[in-house]
Amino acid sequence: MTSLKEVLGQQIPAARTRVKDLLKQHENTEIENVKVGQIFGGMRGISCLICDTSSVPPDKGLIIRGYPVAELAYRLPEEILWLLLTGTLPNKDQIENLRADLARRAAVPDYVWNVLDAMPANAHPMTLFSAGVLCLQGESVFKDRYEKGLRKEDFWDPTLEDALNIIARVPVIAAGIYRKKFNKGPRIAPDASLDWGTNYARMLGINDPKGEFAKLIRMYLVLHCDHENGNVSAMATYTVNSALSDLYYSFSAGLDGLAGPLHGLANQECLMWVLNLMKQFNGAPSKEQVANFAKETLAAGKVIPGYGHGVLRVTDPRFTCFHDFGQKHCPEDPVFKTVATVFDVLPDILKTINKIKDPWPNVDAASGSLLYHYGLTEAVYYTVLFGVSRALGVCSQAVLARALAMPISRPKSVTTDWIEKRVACGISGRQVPPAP
Ligand code: NMX
Ligand code: MLT
Repeated sequence: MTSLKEVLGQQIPAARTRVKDLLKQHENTEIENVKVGQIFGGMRGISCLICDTSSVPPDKGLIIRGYPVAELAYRLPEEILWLLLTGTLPNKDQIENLRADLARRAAVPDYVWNVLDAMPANAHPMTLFSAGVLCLQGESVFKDRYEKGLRKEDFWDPTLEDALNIIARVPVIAAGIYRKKFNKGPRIAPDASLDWGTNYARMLGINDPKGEFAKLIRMYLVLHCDHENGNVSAMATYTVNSALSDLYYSFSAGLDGLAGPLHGLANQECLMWVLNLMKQFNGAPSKEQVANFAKETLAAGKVIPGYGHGVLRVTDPRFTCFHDFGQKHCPEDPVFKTVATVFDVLPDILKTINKIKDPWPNVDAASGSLLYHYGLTEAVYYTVLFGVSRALGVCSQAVLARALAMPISRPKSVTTDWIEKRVACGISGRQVPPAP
């Protein structure tokens, strides 16, 4: 079978049976206790979501369907999309089928450009990106078929259609935003003979005589594709989609979450922090200068972007892939060298601050220096690249969630009053009050 839809159609019945059997036997089996600190602490560490596309063990980092991400870094994003959805890597015919399918779906209607052209000059590229995706919502196949009457077991099929249409179009929208926002000249039309990542690199219009920039972009698109579904962009997409809002609404919401400085915007912030550091010391700084600059940032009560993580407790393997790429292709670039010096110095400083649980670099710490090296110097654009890649993961997650008929997300909340009473009962042995 060469078509993604056929392969999924064959797999889904078994996936449904698996969950049905699990629930039949274990619906009331307890697997987790919740602490007060977790309720007030961003739900950190509570296992309460299902995500089969990827997992993030704190001591290993991203694993996609059983493959450590470093083993996948130089594969095509199309291969990763297939892997995310089906759990296996595609063969040559399947890759070509998916590549050609995405190429056929890539046309972006003019009204999207008209909307983006009407946005104010100070609109952030992520605002333009989220708006560009949202204004396509009227094209949702899911919405259309749902309105006509769609059975629950068929929800996944039009969700896959929306997913593929969105994934096909986001590089075109994203590249158009880059060309417009930074006055790079007219948009460059997609080339239907190229793969998804190479096409995106080409549409950005960066001079790339050796093809190294395209190689970096393909790797970038693989490394950022998925990271379980508890991260802000994935959870936002998942939650909105659980209301059966179609994927255009859902992914646009996910992008809005990605635009926060504690999440995807950190790649922009990180490069800016590194450039400011270099400005202060007129070029690549010494270890001592990096240490002093970092301490000043911390003393000012700011976070150091690109370091720390909600789940990871080791150097992010995605950072290592970027770092290795830089060591190989541009070891003498002053911005990359500065990023490498920061990596040498910063973890030891962060380790001295007790409250910081993860002193290691995350995915955002090195990527900007490489983009900068190849001439993509506009840091405010970097999160858009992250968003293009993240479409692969969150759209795959939505297709699988609809295939398993996951219900609307609706956890219970409690009041501070109730928590005070509840903990008092624990101490006194009084009867636990019902949740509010
Ligand atoms: N620089 C300074 N302070 C930090 C850092 C850092 N890089 N990382 C954590 N802290 C602080 C954090 O602000 C918190 O302080 P307070 O209690 O005063 O509010 C304290 O350390 C405990 O935080 P953690 O439990 O270690 O981290 P948490 O899980 O709450 O947050 C991040 C995780 C990623 C939001 C946090 O590490 C951070 O803000 N990092 C810098 C921003 C960044 O790189 N974000 C990108 C993450 C990856 N991505 O792309 O999404
Ligand atoms: C991500 O890739 O989404 C980030 O590393 C953030 C996270 O996992 O929480």
